[in-house]
Amino acid sequence: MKDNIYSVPRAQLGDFTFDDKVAKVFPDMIKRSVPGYSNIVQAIGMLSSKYAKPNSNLYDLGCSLGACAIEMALNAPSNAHIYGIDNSLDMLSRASEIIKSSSPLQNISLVHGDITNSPLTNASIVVLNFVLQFIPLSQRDKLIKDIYDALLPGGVLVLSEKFKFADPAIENMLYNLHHDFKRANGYSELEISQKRDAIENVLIPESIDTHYNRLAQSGFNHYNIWFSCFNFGSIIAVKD
Ligand code: GEK
Repeated sequence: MKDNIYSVPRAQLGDFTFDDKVAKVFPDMIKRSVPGYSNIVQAIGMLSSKYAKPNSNLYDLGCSLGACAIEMALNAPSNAHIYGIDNSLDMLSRASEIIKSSSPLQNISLVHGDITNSPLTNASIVVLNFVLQFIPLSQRDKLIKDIYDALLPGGVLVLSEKFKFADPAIENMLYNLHHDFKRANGYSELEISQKRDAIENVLIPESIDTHYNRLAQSGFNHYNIWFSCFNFGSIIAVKD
């Protein structure tokens, strides 16, 4: 279904939430809004075929409709277990319908919970695909540390985010290019500006250096950007 949530003027915008209206149009919304989303999801499948360990757990934290969980399930050893965790029941009920319609995916469990206090163990892959940006700043350090502690040696974290940039000229250029990307994907000026206003208190981007510092402080010795497009990108971090 096509995302036209912000296509008519709204007197009261309110903060953006992951409700039933968003769940219904989510695949269209995220592909037309996040540059590189489909490439990143596909690459998570490729990473899973290489780095998912037998009898380990794979986590899709903030799984929405389970796109990454499904890619992981299709590519991981059949005795690995995939957990998709999200705090939106609307997202999870749609994810459950999608996963039920894909018969070879019995090794996915969907969990309704807050990823900042969900137990994680025995993990070979953890995915935070455009999710840390929605977590309160004060809770981000602990979440990354919990992920580090849960990963097995050689385990991989995929951290995809919207970034901000210290250089105002670059920040401005990439921000505007992102809006050009949305226009090219059919969003109107009204849709772009209403979505921006609704999401600005909810999605708090950080710089790539802030992410690198947090990863280092959590214990990771190896991390780097592996994909980027405009002000969006993905970092991979590997535990020794
Ligand atoms: C994808 N990863 O398709 N606990 C659990 N879930 C949360 C929390 C929280 N504290 N905060 C936000 N979420 C997906 C896309 S969307 C990104 C992720 C976007 C969930 C929220 O309910 C939503 O489903 C998801 O994180 C963010 O690869 O819409 O830009």
